[in-house]
Amino acid sequence: MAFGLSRLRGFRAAVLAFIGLAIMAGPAAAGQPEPWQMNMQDPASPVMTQIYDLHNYITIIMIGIVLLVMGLLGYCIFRFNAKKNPTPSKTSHNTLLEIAWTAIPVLILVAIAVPSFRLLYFMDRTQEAEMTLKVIGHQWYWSFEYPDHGNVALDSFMKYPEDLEEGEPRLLAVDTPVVLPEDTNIRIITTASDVIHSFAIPALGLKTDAIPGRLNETWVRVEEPGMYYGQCSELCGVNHGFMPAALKIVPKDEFEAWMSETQAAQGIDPAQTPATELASR
Ligand SMILES: [Cu+2]
Repeated sequence: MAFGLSRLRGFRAAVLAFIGLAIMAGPAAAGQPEPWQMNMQDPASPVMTQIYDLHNYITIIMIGIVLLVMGLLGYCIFRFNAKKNPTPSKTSHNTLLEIAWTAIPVLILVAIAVPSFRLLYFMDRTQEAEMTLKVIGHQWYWSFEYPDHGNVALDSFMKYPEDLEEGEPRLLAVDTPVVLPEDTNIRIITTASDVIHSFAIPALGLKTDAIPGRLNETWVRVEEPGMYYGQCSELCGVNHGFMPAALKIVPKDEFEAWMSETQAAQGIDPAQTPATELASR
């Protein structure tokens, strides 16, 4: 008995310690995972903000259902066990109850489905894209193209641990991050050159398959400049775990400066677009 009690106390202490750690851990940093993170990364785009809200909303509904079912189960176990209730009721139908336990779950599902579909369509594509980024998955790195800026192109490889600079996360930092302007609706087109990859940046709510011979579309708008990290999220071969994506979000003027520099370095005429290039051919 004494052994049982002390084990119970140990379990209770462990639960309290876990809850304490969860509270101390607080909200996670934006842009990358952190040790003892207890929830999703801080949302940094309108899509991720809404995903986060929907997640919290469904979690609350779920907690309500769990408490109700546990309560009913506990009540039945204590109130209607063989000792307390030796002659059980023979009731087998209750029309009102049966209608209620059919209709209420349907209403709960509708209450989840409506905001869920609204969010799916919101995520699907942006109404007014201000620029386009093309993302191409390769075994095992990402490359990026800016079709609105004369097809500037970048290859982005994971940095090896020995090349990391101060503060750069292991297995997430890349040699050439893709640079994008803040406060801009960016259309993202994904595809792949070999097998299926998936372009995913958790803090921005991005996760879109990159499929050879096919273009998928998604979009992003980032309000806060900074580094945002993600990883390929489709098992794509032996180095699948080593093809991170890093997005560097900078103020608009800084983006323009970076873009002219990169265009000059790649010998690209800034006026050239896919349309003008096609016309010149
Ligand atoms: Cu991949």
